[in-house]
Amino acid sequence: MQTIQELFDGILSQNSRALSKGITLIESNLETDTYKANQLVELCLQIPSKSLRIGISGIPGVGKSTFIDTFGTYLCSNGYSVAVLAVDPTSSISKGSILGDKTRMSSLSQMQNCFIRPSPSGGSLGGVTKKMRETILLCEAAGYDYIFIETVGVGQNEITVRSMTDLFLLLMIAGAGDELQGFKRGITEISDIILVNKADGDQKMASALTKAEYQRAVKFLTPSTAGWETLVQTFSSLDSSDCENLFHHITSFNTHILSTGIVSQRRREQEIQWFDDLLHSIAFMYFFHSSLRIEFVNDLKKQISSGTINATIAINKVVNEMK
Ligand SMILES: Nc1nc2c(ncn2[C@@H]2O[C@H](COP(=O)(O)OP(=O)(O)O)[C@@H](O)[C@H]2O)c(=O)[nH]1
Ligand SMILES: [Mg+2]
Repeated sequence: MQTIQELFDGILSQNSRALSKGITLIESNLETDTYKANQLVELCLQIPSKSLRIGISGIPGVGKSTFIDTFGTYLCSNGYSVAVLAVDPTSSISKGSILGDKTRMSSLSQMQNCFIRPSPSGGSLGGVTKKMRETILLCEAAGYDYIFIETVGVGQNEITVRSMTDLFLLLMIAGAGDELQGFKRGITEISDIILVNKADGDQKMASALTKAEYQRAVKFLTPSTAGWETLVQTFSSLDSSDCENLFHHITSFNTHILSTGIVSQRRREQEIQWFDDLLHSIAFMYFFHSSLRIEFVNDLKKQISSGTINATIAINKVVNEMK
C-alpha cells in the first residue's frame, strides 16, 4: 500500500503513473477516499506553481485535439513538459470518444515529457468535470510547464474553463458561420487568442480574410485580459512555422500577465470562485442529505409540471420547509 506521502513524492518527480493514481483518487466519490484526496491536495498546494494553464475551446471538429497534439509536440520537442486534460461532455454517453482523443494525440502521446488525461465519464459540473481544479493542482505540483484543458464549445463550459485558466484560446474556422461558432455569444470576449484554424490548402485565402474580419471585430471588445488586445492569428497543424509564431505570442502573453501581476490576481479571484462553487455543491449535498427532502422536492416538481403551483410558490415552500 502506497502512503499519500509516497504518492505525492511520485507526483513531484513527474511520474505519470503516480499522477494518474492521484487524479483517480481525487475523482473518487468514495467517502473513504475523500480524506486521502484532501491530504494530497493540501500537499500539492504547498508547491509553488510555474505552469501556464491554457484553456482551448471551439466547436466540435474545429481541430482542438489535433492542435494540442501538434503544438504540444512542438513544446515537448523544445524541452518543455505538457499536460493535457480533456473536458468532454459527450464522454459519459459515448465512452469511445475518450480513447478516440487519446489515440488522436498520437504524436504527443509518444513524447517523454507529456501527460494526457481524458475526462472521466459523468461527475460533471455544468459539463466541466467537477474535480478539474484539483486535477490541475496535481499537474502543477508535478511541474508541467504547460497545462492544456480542452473543452467543447457548448453552453457554460467555456466560462467554467476560463475560470480555471490563465490563457483562453479559441479555435475557429473560416466559413463555419459566426453564430454557430459563438462569436455573438460572447465567447470571443473571454478569449485572449483566437486562431483561425485549418488555414491550409484551399482554406488558406478564406482563413486570411476571416482573420482580418475578426481583427477588426475584436477592436470593439473589452479585452479578456487587461492590457492585452485579443490576438487573432491563422493556424494550421500542417505548418510547423505556425507553432513557432504562436509560441512567441504565448510567451509574450505570459510575460504580460506575470509582469503586471494579473496572473496572481486572476488566480486569487478564481480561488474565490472555486470556494463559491464548492459552497454551492456542499449546500446542495446537505440539502438533499435526507431522502425525505428528495421526495419533497420531487413532489414540488410534479406540482409545477401539472400546473398546480409555479416555481416561486414552490421555492417559498422549500424556504418554509428549511425554517
Ligand atoms: N487541413 C487541416 N485539417 C485539420 C487541421 N486540424 C485538424 N484537422 C482535421 O479536422 C478534423 C477534426 O479535428 P479534431 O482535432 O478531432 O477536432 P476537435 O473536435 O476540435 O478536437 C480531423 O479530421 C483533423 O484531421 C488543420 O490544421 N488542417
Ligand atoms: Mg477533440
